[in-house]
Amino acid sequence: MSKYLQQPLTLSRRRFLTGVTALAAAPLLAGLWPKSALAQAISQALPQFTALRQAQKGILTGAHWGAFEAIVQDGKMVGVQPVKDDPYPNELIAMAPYQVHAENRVKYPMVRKSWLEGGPGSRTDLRGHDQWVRVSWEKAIELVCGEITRLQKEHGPQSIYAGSYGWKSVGMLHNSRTLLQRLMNLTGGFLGYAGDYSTGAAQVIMSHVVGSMEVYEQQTAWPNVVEHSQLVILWGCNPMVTLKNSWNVPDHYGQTGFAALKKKGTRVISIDPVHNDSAKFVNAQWLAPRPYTDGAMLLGIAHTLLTEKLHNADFLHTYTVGFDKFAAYLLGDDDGVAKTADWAADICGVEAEALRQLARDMAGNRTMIMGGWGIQRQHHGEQQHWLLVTVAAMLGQIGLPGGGFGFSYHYSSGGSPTAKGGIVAGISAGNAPRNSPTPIPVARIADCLANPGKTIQFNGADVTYPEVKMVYVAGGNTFHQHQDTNNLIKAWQHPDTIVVNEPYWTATAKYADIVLPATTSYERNDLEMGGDYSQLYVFPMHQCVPPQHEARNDFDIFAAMAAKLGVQDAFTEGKDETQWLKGMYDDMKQQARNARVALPPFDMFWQSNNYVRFPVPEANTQWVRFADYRENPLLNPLGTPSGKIEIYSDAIAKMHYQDCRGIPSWMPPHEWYRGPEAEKYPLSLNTAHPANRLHSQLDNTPLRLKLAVADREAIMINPQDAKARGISPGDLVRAFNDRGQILVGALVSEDVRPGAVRISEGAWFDPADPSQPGSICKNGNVNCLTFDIGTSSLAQGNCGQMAQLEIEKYQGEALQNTAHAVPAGA
Ligand code: PGD
Repeated sequence: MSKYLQQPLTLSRRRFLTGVTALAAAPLLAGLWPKSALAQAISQALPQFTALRQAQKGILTGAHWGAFEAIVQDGKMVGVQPVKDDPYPNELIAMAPYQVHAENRVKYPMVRKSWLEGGPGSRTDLRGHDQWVRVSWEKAIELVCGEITRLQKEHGPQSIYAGSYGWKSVGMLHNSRTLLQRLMNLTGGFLGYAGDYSTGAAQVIMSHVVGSMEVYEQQTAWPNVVEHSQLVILWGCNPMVTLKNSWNVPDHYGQTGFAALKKKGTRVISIDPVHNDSAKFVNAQWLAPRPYTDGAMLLGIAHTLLTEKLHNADFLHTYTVGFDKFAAYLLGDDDGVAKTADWAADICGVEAEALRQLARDMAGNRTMIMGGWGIQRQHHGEQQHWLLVTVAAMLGQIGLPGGGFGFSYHYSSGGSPTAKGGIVAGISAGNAPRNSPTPIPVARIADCLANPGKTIQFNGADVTYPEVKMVYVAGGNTFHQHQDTNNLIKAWQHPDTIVVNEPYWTATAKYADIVLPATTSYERNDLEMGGDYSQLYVFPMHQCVPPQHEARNDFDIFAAMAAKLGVQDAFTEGKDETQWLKGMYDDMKQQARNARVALPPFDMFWQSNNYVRFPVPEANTQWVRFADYRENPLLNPLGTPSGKIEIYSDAIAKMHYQDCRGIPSWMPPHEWYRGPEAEKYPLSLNTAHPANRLHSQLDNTPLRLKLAVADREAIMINPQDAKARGISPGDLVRAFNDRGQILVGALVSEDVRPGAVRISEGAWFDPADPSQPGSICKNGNVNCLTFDIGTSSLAQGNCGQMAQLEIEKYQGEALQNTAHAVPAGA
């Protein structure tokens, strides 16, 4: 047996011995039976459990960016190897050793000095620049539990915001967000959130228009798209980048779909202010609208379809409601403005003839519109997705092979055909107590903290903010995810207490009162599904290295709090890590068995260091979204009030919102190139998801340097805009507006249209002087520039994809980037 094969057993022994039953026997079993032989024996006996890995060199685990084997030497992770089954492994997995052994790990429980000395609410203005004091775990647990008890008693569950939005790590047991909510539900309840930062606007509007959130639904299967689509429109998405990651462990099937389109030579058009990697990969034609004008562009296309009689009147009649009202709007019957291609071209900057030709091409071919989500992370973002569905309905191809629209081809490999087997259900948050407060829209958190008692409108209801006294974050990075960072800093001073469970000293941790060191997923055992939409794999996530420093698993942290608060048995259900995993596996195995897929017993599965790949039924490779609705709309109605696609929504019309009417329409956004702000701030910001990390995760690894310019987040600037400001490639640039300022590095490129600049989201916030409001961020956190208002009264999504700004060559002394440094005393 090679040295590598022995590693997992040696490293895990301590934990195996503390566990009971299954895993306790593991070292012995492996010692007697080489793993490859074990896997072979299993695969012979159980055809679905194939020995999939080429060389079993390391410890099998997984992350949001792929499944891999960790190579461990002398207790340290030193390398990785992607699993053989991954068709598109990426460089993010190679960062795992740097994650585990990062210098900016939170090593011990830490408490902000003023809070420790003065108690809750003390000198909240010092958050982010106070001193830190190390405390024991016992003390830390006592402090947090004391605060939970005080607040529940004196102010009720609405005073504790424990929604804790964030991407955490993969793993169905060690799910930090759910574990936090499980504890809070057992101890009196908490204030949670509705929606998410990804699809805040789209998920609400789509529920009214097609009767489901749509953005997270399975898409027409890729093989069907490759076979039938003649024209693919990438509308505001960059799948070859965003498909690197997924919510579970990715199957990376989507990339194979795009590769197949490329091989076949299918025509693709990319509509994006940036000539992105995916457009280049599939040799797409590039149409570059001005930022935030896609709604107008879609109206120009719709007008052309209508006036050139290219629309499918039969489809509209049978499957939709309200087209007559929309047609009247298109023609300008109600406002005197016909939304012609010329009208649209004037706004969006794409030539009118190109818009007319696009409409004709879409109508003349089997067309699949793949819509991204950035276009709805904008003021009035609801309109874009509503209009995309409306144009697709006018084309009349919804429910046909290779036709219609799909809003998840760029995310987690939507369209990866669904397998047949079982699903691992994670640990649950449990039942919320009856008096649990009404959740707030997730992106309104800063508004809520700063304005207790304020009432906002939200999807037909009124939501009144409670007074939040405690914020608990576990698995999220609020100081990255939220818009208008400097406004957040002010709002963040309101609560008495902020607790953060984190592996790293992120800005969110630095701005907390109590920071509890959490393990990374590589320091614990877990299970995760592979393929969000395909549900193709079950991956064991074996512990690779022991918990680093004094880090603890979130499960253990919350279990300790549960013990202190008298709810330990309810929290743990009397089970340890091994027993939880075995229970989850056994439930999944039973489902698989019902689907006639045999799996090995848990012990054998776990010990084999292998993973399950479920079979994919042939029929699923040709699955077409909305085909059942198209075939029989009476028997298979949509979940809308009319049962049809609602181009006019009576429900929305009756809400009487000024910023979201009963039909999709064009409304100028809060800030844009024609607004008054553009005189001072002429450039329009695009804040795409980064290519080299997941949101803010991995910003503290060497991969950052691959795309950083001048050691900062890059800003992509068109040569015309750079020249006009005397900016050369590689220069340090100050990007600014009235809300904030950041240091970025100039990437001068024709890949971005003039007037637009791109700065990816996710660079950790690093103010030059944290005691000064609006101090320049030295690492380039783009949310210092974005604004914090809801997309509309309907969805209250975030507007993180937009802002007007100006840039200048930075003339000051080069400031040291300290985004990934450990705060003094920690
Ligand atoms: P992540 O960087 O994934 O970002 O915001 P989100 O907060 O999800 O942060 C997750 C944090 O969890 C990291 O700090 C990580 O270290 C920590 N973590 C990981 N594993 C564990 C664990 O096991 N336990 C604990 N306790 N912590 C853990 C993302 C959000 O940003 C999203 S989803 C979107 S779509 C938005 N995108 C944009 C955008 O495009 N543009 C702008 N301007 N702003 C955005 N914000 C939003």
